[in-house]
Amino acid sequence: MLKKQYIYIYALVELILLLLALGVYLLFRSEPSHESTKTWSLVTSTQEFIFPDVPTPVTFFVLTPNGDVARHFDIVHEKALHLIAVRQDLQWFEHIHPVFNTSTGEFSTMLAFPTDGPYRLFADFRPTESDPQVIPFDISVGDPEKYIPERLHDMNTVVMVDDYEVTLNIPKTIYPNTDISYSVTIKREGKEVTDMEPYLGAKGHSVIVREDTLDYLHIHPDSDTLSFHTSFPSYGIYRIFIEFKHRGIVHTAAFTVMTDMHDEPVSSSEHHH
Ligand SMILES: [Cu+2]
Repeated sequence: MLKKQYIYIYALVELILLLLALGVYLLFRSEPSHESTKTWSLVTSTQEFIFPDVPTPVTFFVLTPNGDVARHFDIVHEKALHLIAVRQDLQWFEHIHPVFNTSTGEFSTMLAFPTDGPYRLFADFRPTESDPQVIPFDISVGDPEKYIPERLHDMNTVVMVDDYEVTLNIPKTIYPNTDISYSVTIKREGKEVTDMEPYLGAKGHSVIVREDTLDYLHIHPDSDTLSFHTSFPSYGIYRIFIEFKHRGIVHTAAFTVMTDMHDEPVSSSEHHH
């Protein structure tokens, strides 16, 4: 009888020791990995269930590499932070500027996601005295079962946006890891539109997102024109979004391009324009 009780006590003590050891192990194991992730990050809060097509609050804080709430941002293209939202299939795009609360450090905006499905948002900003940052985060809208992704065309360089016919001028062959320029020609009722209005301090803005991985590419607009330059990092399909403002309204044209499987040949006699 007594022996049986001892066995129980031993088993209990052993279990407690084991749990303690596990606790100590987890505590020390997580410490170094926490120390090594010295990057800018973001904490977001959205409501638990987001209905499609209903304006929904999206709020977040940017955290410094030390984990403090970031409060100082350089103004880039007239704003402290640019928020780009896409549906996972890159058929929907939105560019917004959340309101920044300078005393709490909170960014907040309202967003209406058009359909059920997965969305990726990119916070694009430059903290004061630091390098430019892009922090992606995901938001799931509605019922994931109801999501029907639309396939992208392999190549799509002429699109109709509202009343505008927008043509993307880009080399026929796009080699990965090679600097390229691209621009757009915009026509309305058959006539080229040249009186574009400045939007966020430039003639146009462009964002590129890779299909599948949803990698976000940094684009540099050439001053005062509708042309841009970048370099595509790898073989794949990319969605190029270009925003322009005409007669007080901002329009977004979305194109699809595919990069070549191979890097640019070193000795090429062919030149692309
Ligand atoms: Cu912006």
